[in-house]
Amino acid sequence: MNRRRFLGIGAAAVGAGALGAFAVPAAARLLTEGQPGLLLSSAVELPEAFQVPLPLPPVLRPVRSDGSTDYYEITQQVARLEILPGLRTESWTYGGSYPGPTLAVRAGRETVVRHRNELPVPSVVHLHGGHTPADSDGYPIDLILPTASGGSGDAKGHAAMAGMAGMAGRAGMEGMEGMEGMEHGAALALARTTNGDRTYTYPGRQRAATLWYHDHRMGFTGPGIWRGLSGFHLVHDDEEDALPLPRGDRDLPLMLADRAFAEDGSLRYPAIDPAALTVPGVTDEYMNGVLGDVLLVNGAPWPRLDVDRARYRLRLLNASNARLYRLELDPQPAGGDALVQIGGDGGLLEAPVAHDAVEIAPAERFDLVVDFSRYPPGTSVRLMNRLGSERTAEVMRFDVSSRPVQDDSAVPERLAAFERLDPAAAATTRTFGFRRSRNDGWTINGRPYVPGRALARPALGTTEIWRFFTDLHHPVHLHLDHFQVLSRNRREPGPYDAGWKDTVDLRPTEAVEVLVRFTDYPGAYMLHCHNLEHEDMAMMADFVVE
Ligand SMILES: [Cu+2]
Repeated sequence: MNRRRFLGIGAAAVGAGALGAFAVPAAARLLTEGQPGLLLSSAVELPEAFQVPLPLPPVLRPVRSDGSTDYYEITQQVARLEILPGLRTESWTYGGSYPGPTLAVRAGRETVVRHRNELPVPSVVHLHGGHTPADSDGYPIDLILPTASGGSGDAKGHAAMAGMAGMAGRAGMEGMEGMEGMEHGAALALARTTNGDRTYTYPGRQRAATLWYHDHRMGFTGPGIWRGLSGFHLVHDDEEDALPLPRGDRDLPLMLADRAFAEDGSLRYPAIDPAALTVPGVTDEYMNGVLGDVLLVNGAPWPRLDVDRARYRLRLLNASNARLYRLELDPQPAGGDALVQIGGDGGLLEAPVAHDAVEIAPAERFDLVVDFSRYPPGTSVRLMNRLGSERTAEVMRFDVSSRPVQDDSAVPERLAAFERLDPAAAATTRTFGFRRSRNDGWTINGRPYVPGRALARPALGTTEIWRFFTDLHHPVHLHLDHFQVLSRNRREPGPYDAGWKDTVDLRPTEAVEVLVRFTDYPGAYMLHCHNLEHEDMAMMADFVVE
């Protein structure tokens, strides 16, 4: 039996044979690139930059609300979207749009989202940055199987389950391996699948922050997000509302993503299994990540936006599979410090931090205020990506209007109450190595992902120091609780490490220590690399809060 197929949804690795055969040239290529991943070029003529107006994702209305809870419904469906002008791109969407609809919720209120899956594949929804009980967190084998209308009859459902069966088979046939086999069997028992739909409950016990929701299906998160399964989930609270920050039309969620398109407008992606059903991962040359040559903001290629001479709040999210950006405005305003960071992954910072440029890794969010009144009327200000080249060096453009406007907004010197976690209170220190293994693909502590195999069992209510170190470039993401960066390479945290975070970017050979307190919800959660090709090729681990 073909070993890759046999592993199925287990995604335990792309096969050992493939890695062995390509180990030397692939390793050389991985190490020489400043940016992880390999560029996949489009086969269409790319549109000129700054022609399309910046779209804003629709804001979803609850289907009903009561005293404590807002109820939402989203149908996951195939849609033919006009992403490149004049072409149609078959996409997998939340509710028919890319990005999916924005959920705008209040802290302290419960949010219940019923997802119906009419896609041709199973799906899993993870609220990234959500402080969520384990059964609603989107554990990667908690599949929503497609409705009958999603696949062609129930054949798709059966195909989807083939991977699960493969895991069971592996447990049976390779039982001689001992623990490994047992763990696969245990994994099957863990899977909480549903048919057609699933209801996720988010208690809302967290502060205002820019979160996002996205597909998290084991082995297939890369193709799922690439095809369109991501959207914003904004949490608002009273503390933030009391601040004079830009709001309304001047508070803009901006989802950055890179893609590549085929001649007919369809998305290109170097999947081993183009149906995204049985064999996870990408072809060997792309195993360090897939980069596209088209930069999208909120689903539009290199868009433009007319802005007033006023402050704007830009909620930047890097929703790319693997691409890292260094964002900078061109021209810079006189005096620099154009990008005033007010928040990160986990909400407002204690105090603003001014940057000339910010580096944003996959899944990270930077909440920035830009004051366009610092530019003369009529200035065209480009948002540049200094890690890109040619077309990927530009992201979007802001055209500063000349009409006189009022701007009552301000960035206060103190933004929010901020509790600093105390390293002396840490119950223990754990170390996690993010490395490529010759035999097992991408691993954490030498182990490819197996559901049900916990690499850590922190106690509920305790604080721990988690130390991450890397071979190559890996953005490391923790579910359940936000963390604080304690050190980077045994020194002070870096310029982009401020505040509460859920994703921390590690460069080749770096080591980062974070402080995390495990709160409110026991159960199995994920620790993983958010380079989606790494993630799909097994760079994930469970941790179980007890
Ligand atoms: Cu990685």
